[in-house]
Amino acid sequence: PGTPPISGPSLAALNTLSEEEVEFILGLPKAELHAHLNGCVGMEVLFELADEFVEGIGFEQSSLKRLESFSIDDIGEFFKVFGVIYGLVSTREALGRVTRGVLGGFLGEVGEESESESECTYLELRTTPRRLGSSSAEEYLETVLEEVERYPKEKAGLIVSVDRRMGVATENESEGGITVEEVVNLAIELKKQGRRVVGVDVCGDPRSGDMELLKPFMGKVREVGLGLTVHIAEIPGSVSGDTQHLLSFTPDRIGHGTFLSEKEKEIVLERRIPVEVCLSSNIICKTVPDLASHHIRYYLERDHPIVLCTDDTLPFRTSLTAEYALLLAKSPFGLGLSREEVRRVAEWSLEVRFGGR
Ligand code: 6MZ
Repeated sequence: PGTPPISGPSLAALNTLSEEEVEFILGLPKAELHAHLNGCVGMEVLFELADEFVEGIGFEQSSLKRLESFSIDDIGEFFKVFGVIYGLVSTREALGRVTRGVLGGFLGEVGEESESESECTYLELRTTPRRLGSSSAEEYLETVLEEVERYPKEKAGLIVSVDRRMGVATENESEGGITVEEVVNLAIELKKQGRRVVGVDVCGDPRSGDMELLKPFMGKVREVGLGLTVHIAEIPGSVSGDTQHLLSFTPDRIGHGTFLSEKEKEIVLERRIPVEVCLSSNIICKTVPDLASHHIRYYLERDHPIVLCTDDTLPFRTSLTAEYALLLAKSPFGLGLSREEVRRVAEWSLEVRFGGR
């Protein structure tokens, strides 16, 4: 229901598979652990919202059309996508609606989830709280949690994202913007109340922010037993010291890790930190030239846990099934892994989840 049309590298891989191979992928119990809510919204619901809002905010359908045929020259360009989406997902009602669609797209409708047809058997959806009109960051998370909690805990959990562009401490924030401190405190408070928050993420434009300043907050996250995952080394030569700071938070998982140095990769291997891998995302953002040179190979060769994820199904025109097709399809369309190897990847995804046990 919420799944956008697939195209690009993952569709090419999917098209080489037999029906039986697709069924094999669909039948594997697996978790999606790195999916950004607003990056996984279906086009249909965006068009519906645009129709409803057109008069109110003078929203241009043409900017939505551009979203459909979106091409990305570099990762910086990519973050502009969200301006259009945020313009439309701008009320609590709209947020609730898109969240329901995204959950349904990955898991199937509540109560009707079919193990052999849904994209995954467990979903850790992540999102960055925003102010919607006059509503607060807390109300944003409440709205999303209400939808997540319609599913049993064995099926769905929420990771609360901190954006690197946020101000850090609330007392220094004069414009009333949402801060890292506020988001982390909210995540902790909601967990204490028994709500379905399973972890915290650090995401956003990798060219921004000073990661050193985040350290005390991330320490608090770990103290209360929330999982911690960080987007790391997404671009070459990222802000100096950035990667070391992020590693010093001792994250439970890392996202991307495309440009980790040899030394940093050794730390990841030694501490056995699972790597969330988003193949189409990296290829489309051109941080990795092609599948053959993707760092997934480095970890697979070392039997190091990786989790295959979609990142943002809308701009990357993919689905979890199609990402798994990239593993199973033969070169040059895929990595040509054996079924046993693909099954192992699926098992890892369930082993390294933060919640749902
Ligand atoms: C870093 C990313 C991302 O939180 O509004 N986001 N951050 N790297 C990526 N991959 C290339 N893809 C998405 O979802 C959208 C937000 O997630 C982050 C960005 O901050 C984006 O604004 P939510 O639900």
